[in-house]
Amino acid sequence: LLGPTQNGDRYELTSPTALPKAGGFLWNQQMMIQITCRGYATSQYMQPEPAKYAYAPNLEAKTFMQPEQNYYAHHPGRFVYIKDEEADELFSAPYEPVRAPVDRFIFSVGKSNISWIVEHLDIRVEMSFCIPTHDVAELWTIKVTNLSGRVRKVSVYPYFPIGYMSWMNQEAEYRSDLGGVVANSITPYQRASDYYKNKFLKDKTYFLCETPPVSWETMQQAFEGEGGLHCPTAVMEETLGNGDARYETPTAAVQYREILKPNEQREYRFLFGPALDDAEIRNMRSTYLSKDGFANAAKDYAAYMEKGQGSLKIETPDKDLDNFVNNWLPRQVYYHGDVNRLTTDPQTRNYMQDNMGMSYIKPDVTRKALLTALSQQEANGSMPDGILLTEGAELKYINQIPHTDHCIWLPVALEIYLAETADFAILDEKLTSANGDTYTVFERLCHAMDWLLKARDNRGLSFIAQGDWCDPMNMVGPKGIGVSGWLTVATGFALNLWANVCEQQGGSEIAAHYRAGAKDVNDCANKHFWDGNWFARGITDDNVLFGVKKDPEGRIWLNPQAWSILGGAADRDQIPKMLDAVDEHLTTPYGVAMFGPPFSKMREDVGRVTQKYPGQGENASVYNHAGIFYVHSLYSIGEKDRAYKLLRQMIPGPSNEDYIQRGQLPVYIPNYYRGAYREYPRTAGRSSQLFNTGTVSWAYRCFIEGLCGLKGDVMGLRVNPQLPSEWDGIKATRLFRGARFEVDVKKGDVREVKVKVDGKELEEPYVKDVKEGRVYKLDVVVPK
Ligand code: CEZ
Repeated sequence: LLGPTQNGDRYELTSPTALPKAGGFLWNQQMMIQITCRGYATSQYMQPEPAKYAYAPNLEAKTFMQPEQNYYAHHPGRFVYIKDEEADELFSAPYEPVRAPVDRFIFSVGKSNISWIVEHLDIRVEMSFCIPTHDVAELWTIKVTNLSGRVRKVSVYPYFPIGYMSWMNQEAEYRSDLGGVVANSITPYQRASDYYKNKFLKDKTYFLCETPPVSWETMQQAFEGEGGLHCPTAVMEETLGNGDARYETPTAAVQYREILKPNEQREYRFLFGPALDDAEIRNMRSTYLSKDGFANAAKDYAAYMEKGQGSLKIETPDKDLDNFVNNWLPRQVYYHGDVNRLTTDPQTRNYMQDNMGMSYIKPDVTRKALLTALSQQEANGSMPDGILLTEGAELKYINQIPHTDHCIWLPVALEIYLAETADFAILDEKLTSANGDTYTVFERLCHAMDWLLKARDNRGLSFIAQGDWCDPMNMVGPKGIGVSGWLTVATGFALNLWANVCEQQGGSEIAAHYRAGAKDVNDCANKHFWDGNWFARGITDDNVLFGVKKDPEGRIWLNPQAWSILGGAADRDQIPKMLDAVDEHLTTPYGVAMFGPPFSKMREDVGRVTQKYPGQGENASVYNHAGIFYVHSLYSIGEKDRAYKLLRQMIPGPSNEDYIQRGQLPVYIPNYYRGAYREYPRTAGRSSQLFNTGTVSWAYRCFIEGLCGLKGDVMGLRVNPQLPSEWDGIKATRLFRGARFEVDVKKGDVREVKVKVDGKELEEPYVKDVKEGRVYKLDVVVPK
C-alpha cells in the first residue's frame, strides 16, 4: 500500500482511495502548498498577509489552517482529464474529479517535489510539480504516454480550477499574447484607505502553457455544463468553447489533441500562480516556462531543501523510524523555523518553539528569533501574545486574547540554543524595544522571569487569564483570579533553566534568587495542586480545583505531570504514581492523550476547549505537542521504554492497518491524532493532516538528546544514549559545532555509560573541547 523508495528519499502510496486525505507539502518563504493524493490542493502565499490564487467556489473566511480539512468535488485542485477520442471514454489524473478506477496509481511525495503516475485505458499520465525557491508559482510537468500497441487519438485537458475570486470584480480570458489563461479580480474591501494598500495585491491568477493548446475554456460553468465535473460537457465536445468569464467564476482548462503512436509520449509544461500585472506574468514566463527554466528551478529548490538536512542520522533496528528521523523530521523542523507557519504575527510560544528547533539546523535563525522576540518585550517584563514579523503587521485573532505563558518559552528556547552553540555572547546583546527601554538579553530574561514570579496569586500560583499553553482554555481565569497548574510548575522549570544560565555566567547570587523562586513556586504547586496521584490542571475564578480525581471529565491532564517532572515540583515518591496514572488513564494505541476523559459538553468555568468535539484538537486528542513534552520529561528521568514507545507512536505506520487508521503518510508529525479511544474507537488515531505543530522541535531534540543521548553543553558533548530494552545497539552520526561524531552504541556489561573516542577510553561520558572540522569516532557501551 505504501512505503519508502529505495534510498528513503520519497514515500509512495499506491491507492487513491485507502488514505484519501493523505498528502504532501512544499513551501518556500513566500508560499506553501499542501496537496492530496487525489489532486486537491490548498495553497497560500504571503503579500504579506496570507492570500490565495486558487479559491473555493464560495467566499472563504480566512483563518489558520484547519485540522482534518474536508475536500469536495469543487475544491481547488490540479487535474488532467484524458479522453480517448475513439472509444469516447474518460478518466482523470491523479484521480479526481472523474474517480474512474485506475489500473495503476503511484502518489510519490519527495522532499522537493510531488508526483504521480496514473495508468488507465492503456494511457499513462505522469504529473509532477515543484515550486521555485524565491517566487510564488507552481511548475507543473505533465507527460502522457500511449501504452497500447496501437495508434491512439486522445485529448488531454489540464484543468486547474481558479474558483470564486471576488464578489466585487472577477473575469478570465485566454491571452494569446501571454500564452495562457489569465483571471483578474479585485480583493473586496470597505475602507477607502484600503484601496491604496490593495492596489499592490496580486489579484491576477495565471495558468501559462509552454505549448499553445488547440482550445480552452475560462468559465467554470461553461466547462462543466450539465455533465458536471465527472463528465464535463465541454470535454465531451470535439473542442472546448474558447470562452471568457465576465463576472462569472473563472477556471483554467485547455485542450491538446494528439495522435500517439505506440509508446509515443508528449510532455507539457505549465506555470500556475498569482501576479500583479501583465509585466509580472511575462517575466515569470520567461524565467521559468521552459525545459531549462524548470530544470534550474528544480535544482535550486532541491538545494534549498538540502539546507534543512539537520544534524542527525541514525541506524536502528527500526528502518521506518530511521527513514523518518533521517529524512522527514528535520525537514518539518526546517519548515517551521524557515517560515513561521506563514503568518506575520506568530503566537509568541509558537515563534519560540518553531525557532528553537533551528538550533540543530541553522542556529543563526534561532539567534535572530530570540533577539526579535525579546525586542518586543513589554515594559513590565511580560511578553506580547504574538511577535510581529513584518512592518505594518498586527496582532490578530487569537493574539488579541491574553495568555499568560509566553515568558516560559524564552529560557526553554535559549537552553537549546546555548547547548547547541555555546554562544553565550548572545546574553550581552543590547536590545531597545518599541517602548524605548534598552536592556541586554540577560537583563531581559531576568525581567521575564521576575514577571513570572510576580504574576501569581497570594497562594503563589500562576494566573491563567484567558489561556496558557492550552490556548482554548479561556474561561478558567477571565476575572483575573483563576490559576493554572501547568503554568505554575512550568514557571518552576523556566526559573531553574534560567538559574543554570545565571550560574554558568558566574552570577551565583542571581542564580540562587531564581532557584529560591523555583522552589517557592514548586512548594506552592505541591500544596495546592497535588491530588494524591497527580497534579491538578488549575483552579477556576470561583475557586474550583479541576483536573482531579473527582472530575468525571478532564480528570487527569498530561502537561502538569510532564512539567512538574521537568521543573522539579514532582519528587521521587510522586513520579511513579504520576507515570502509572498516565498509563492507566491516557494510553491509547496511537499515543498518549492530552487529558482524559474528554469533555462531552461545555464546562463554563474551563472554556472553549471543552466545546471541541471529544477526541478532537485539545479536547483529549493525542495532541502530539503535549505528548512530546511528556516524552522529554521521561528521558530526563531515564524512563527510556515509556519515552521510546510514545515517540514511535507519533509516526504513522509501519503496518497497513495503522496507516489506514491514521490516514497519513509518514512524512510529517501532525498536530494531533484523534483521541477518545474509549468513547469513539472508530475514529481514534485519525490524523489531523495538519503539519503545523510545536511538536517537531521537541521531537527532534528527543531523538538527538534523549534516544541517542548526544547533548551539547558549555564545554562539549555529553553522551548518554537511552535505548529501549528490546534494542541491542544503534549507530548515529551527529553534527555538532562543526565537528562530526560517528557513534556506535552497544549494550554491554557496564554499570555506567563508557565512551571511547578514537579507541581511547574517557573518564566520563563527556567529549570536551570539540574541534571544528574534526571527525570523532565514538564507541559507546551502555548498561544492559
Ligand atoms: O493552536 C495551537 C496553538 O498554535 O494550540 C496549542 C497552542 O499551544 C499553540 O500555540 C495548544 O492549545 O484556537 C484553538 O482552539 C486552537 O488551540 C488552535 O489555535 C490550535 C491549532 O492547532 C492551530 O493550528
